[in-house]
Amino acid sequence: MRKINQLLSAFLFCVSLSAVAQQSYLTAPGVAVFYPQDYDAAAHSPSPIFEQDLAPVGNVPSSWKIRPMYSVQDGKNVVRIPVDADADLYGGGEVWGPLRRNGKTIQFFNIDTPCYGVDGGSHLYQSHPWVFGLRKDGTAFGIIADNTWKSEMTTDAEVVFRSEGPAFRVVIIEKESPEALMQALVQHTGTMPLPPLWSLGYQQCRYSYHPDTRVKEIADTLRHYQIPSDVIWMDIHYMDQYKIFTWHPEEFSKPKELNDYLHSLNFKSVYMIDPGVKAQKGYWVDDQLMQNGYAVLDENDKPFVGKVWPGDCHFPDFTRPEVRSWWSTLYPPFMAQGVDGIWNDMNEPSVFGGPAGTMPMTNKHLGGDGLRADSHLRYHNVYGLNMVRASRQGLLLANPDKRPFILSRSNFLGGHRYAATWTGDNYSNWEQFMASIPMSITLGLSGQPFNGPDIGGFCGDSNAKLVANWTAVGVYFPFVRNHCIDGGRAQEPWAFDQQTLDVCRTAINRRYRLMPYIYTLFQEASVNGMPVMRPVFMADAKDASLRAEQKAFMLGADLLVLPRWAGDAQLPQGDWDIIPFEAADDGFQPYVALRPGAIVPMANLYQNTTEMRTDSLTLLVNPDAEGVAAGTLYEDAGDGFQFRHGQYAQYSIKAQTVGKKITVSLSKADGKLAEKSRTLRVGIVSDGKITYSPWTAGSEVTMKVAPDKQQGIDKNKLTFPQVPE
Ligand code: NBV
Repeated sequence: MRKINQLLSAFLFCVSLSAVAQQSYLTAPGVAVFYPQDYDAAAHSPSPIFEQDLAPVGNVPSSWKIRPMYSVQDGKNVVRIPVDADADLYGGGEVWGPLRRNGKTIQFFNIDTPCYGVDGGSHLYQSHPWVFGLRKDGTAFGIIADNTWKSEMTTDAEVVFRSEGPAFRVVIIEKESPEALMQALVQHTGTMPLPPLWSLGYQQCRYSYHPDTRVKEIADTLRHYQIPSDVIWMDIHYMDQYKIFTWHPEEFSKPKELNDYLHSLNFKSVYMIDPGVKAQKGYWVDDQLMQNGYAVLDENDKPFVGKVWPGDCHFPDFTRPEVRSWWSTLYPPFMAQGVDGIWNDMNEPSVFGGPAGTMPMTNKHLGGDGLRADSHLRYHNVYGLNMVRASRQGLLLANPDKRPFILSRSNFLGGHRYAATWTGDNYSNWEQFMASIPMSITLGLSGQPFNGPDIGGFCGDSNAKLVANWTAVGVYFPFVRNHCIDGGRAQEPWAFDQQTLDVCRTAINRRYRLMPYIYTLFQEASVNGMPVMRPVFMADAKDASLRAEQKAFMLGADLLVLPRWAGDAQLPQGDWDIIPFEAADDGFQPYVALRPGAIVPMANLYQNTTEMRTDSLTLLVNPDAEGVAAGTLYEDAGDGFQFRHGQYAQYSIKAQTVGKKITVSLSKADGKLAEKSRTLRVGIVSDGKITYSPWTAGSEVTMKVAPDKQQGIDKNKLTFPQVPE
């Protein structure tokens, strides 16, 4: 009885303090904004999440279902949002754990978490205060907490946000499908800018390749083994005493020559730049930072000093527009050495020995451009976002005619406008390999389409079986980079045995052959926010059995990837057909199935995207029950911004069956680029077989088509020889 009384009084206490939102409006059809009673705009705006501030276009109808309730509990601002009890919940950005997030609590407090070991993985390097909800009938809703302050989120029948900052507004989106929800999200947060084509290729990294001769050796070895690849990465050892924007005097004494060498082999180079600036008089970056007073301040208004790789460091205050502009000026001379892309690491920011591994929450940021001076507690989670915002400005300053490529470890909801991401320091084991699938899908569902894990795993020593399996599956992720820790066992494709090398090469070959389709997906993501890597439930939002599937996944809408250790995966109904790729089955390559009614364009094999040609295309076709199929192909220069002025070509690919013949045609639907003259080959994928037409010049192929049993994937006919360890 006493217990019941206690519960009752706790309940009444909550109710008495709860208040429905005071002000609300629609900012777009199906998108409502709710404000708390005591909303202090200066504590939250301008919001880093939205591309433009939200403006009212109408009233929230009285029938609107999901509404936030505001309260204060234990000194924290709490928002409770009751949602349909049987809805499946996703999102939250970079999260460790299952794809379906019902019943989960995560912290929004970006941290450096080696091997995801800190606080049981309940927070990682990024924060995305965003919930993606899917009802049983396939309708979808989204929730954005417009709040950067340190906070936490529970996703359950009641979505609850608890914040250490002032009360904040909440945006609720109601849409008819998951696709419409994603599109509504990016209508407000902006889309990922189209990345350069080379950044979609295979990338080789380790902490660190040094000296420069070792970098050249890696490039030579990739070409020697004919492993298609585009990028070699330089981790912190290229610097002089870990001072950013410098070169190690012995090990990287001729950076231009090194980069020229890489370029001569059609490689691009990406170099790491951390936010910590070595506190050292006479080091020009620190001198400028100090002389201008651009550093984050401690509670006594002195430049904050914290330890990172170079020892004592100062940290630029990226909330300030003038600091971002200054930071951007550091890039042109650096990039002029032939640097192609930038890797911003440690930007949570990570501070060795600092409270919670970062800087004190009492540190001060000065803001500007309408952003109020405020504590690190408010700006901590957007330190990384503001850093990559400044870095992007820098890359554009250096090369106004090139698409910037920046990879960032830390970020925040909306930060996909500035940088791609990887999931930080994972571990070289099967648990983390398997977990990388829901992690990457979740990032995509949270508005960050360009992401992926360290293939092979970062911490610990990897092994042949893991690298082979991880590469075989990893090539279907948006970002594909093999990377490992300093002192860890080498894990390049050739570092183990012939079988591992062959498996990796076959997998990477397949990615390169599928690149016309993959690039088209990135273009789609850059326009309408659809993730490149998608959950299987997107194949059929009404099929409840697919809602927790996290071993199989989709690459775009048309390809389903089924790893060779995922025999228990739930697959969509319908006549999905497995593509019999040309190489013999090695037992590692996942099954890749083509959606009924889809056409996927594939290039002939080549060794890097500079050499990619699409004048000979194979069109993989899986006709639906009516013998019809469709697909698209997007092409442009692969870099630069001329596509914004119409210099691209979007093709519509169509297949139609009349009697026993199918006709497949490729025709330009949009863009100013001239139609290419091509040679086409059609591959009809049906009942586990592929029937090719002869190579045919022109834009249309007609061939005989055999009857299709329309029976979908029969798992009994498949083999799953790989056993997770
Ligand atoms: O710069 C070194 C590493 C880097 O290789 C890794 O990818 C980052 O996540 N960095 C972290 C610093 C420390 C790692 C122990």
